[in-house]
Amino acid sequence: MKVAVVGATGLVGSKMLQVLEERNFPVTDLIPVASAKSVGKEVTFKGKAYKVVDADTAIAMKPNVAIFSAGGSTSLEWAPKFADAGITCIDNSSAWRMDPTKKLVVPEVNGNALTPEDKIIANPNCSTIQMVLVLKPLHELYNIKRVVVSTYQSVTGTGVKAVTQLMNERAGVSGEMAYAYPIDLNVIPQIDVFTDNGYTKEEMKMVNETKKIMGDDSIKVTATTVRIPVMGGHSESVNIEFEKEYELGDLRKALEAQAGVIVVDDPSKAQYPMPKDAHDKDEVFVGRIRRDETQEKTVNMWIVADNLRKGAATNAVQIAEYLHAQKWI
Ligand code: 2RA
Repeated sequence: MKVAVVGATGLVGSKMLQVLEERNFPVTDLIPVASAKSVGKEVTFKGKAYKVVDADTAIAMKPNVAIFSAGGSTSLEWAPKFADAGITCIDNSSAWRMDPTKKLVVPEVNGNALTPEDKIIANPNCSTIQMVLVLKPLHELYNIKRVVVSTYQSVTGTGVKAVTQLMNERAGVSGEMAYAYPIDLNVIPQIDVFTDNGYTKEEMKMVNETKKIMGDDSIKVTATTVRIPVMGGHSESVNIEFEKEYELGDLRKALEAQAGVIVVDDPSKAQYPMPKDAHDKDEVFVGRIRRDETQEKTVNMWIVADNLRKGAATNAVQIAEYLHAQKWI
């Protein structure tokens, strides 16, 4: 299978290569694609060096699938050109996520919505992916009414520049800033730009993408998204109100049975998910599962995942795996 990775030299792009290799996706030819300034550079995949090419060259090489992680404007311009050439695109940007003609997919949640006709498939936002994987089995059992989520997001979600800012601040050296404020020893309650309703784009992604992936517009979500000086993954404090009453043991069992979810929850041993443990793992970790004692039919929990893996690269590669299993690519 010929696989193009558009944005192969970025933080998520490099993670895509790593995940494709680790999961043994049947790549016969890798086509790393990047902007003009990176063309000619080399990336290594399975011990072999591949030269970075531009997007036109990549289309002419006729890959079976192209995984995009080069930002919204690149996706808007190039994904349709790849798709017109018959190449299935899996896009990690926000460009197509809320387009009603495009599927927004977390394979364990709504992979069965995909068809061979889907030529541009959207990969959801990292903070949404890890939450919906946990919401899915609970919605099936208890019908979710409302979700209140606060996030604690890794600087890796912003990209290399933010990681460098954090490292520079730790080392006490000055350098380019990814954020308007210092991030070390700080917390920034703004991810992406503000929209007219006072919420940020990241917060509205959690609201709108959750409804689309779960296929249920009645689920109310309210979010506060926050950047913290952490690297390994995103964490979320989530309060979920159901239509139906639940039993805590059954709810736990449903989470334990959910593919892609690992329950880490033993207060007696101080065991709960943390980004340093989720780092470089493909699963979503959930713990601190407890009844909300202030409101009936409501539960609190803590959800952690590596935002560059299940939140981006792993989910995209899992979509490719699904398409390959169906023999659609
Ligand atoms: C972030 N959600 O963490 C973004 C990345 N897609 O900033």
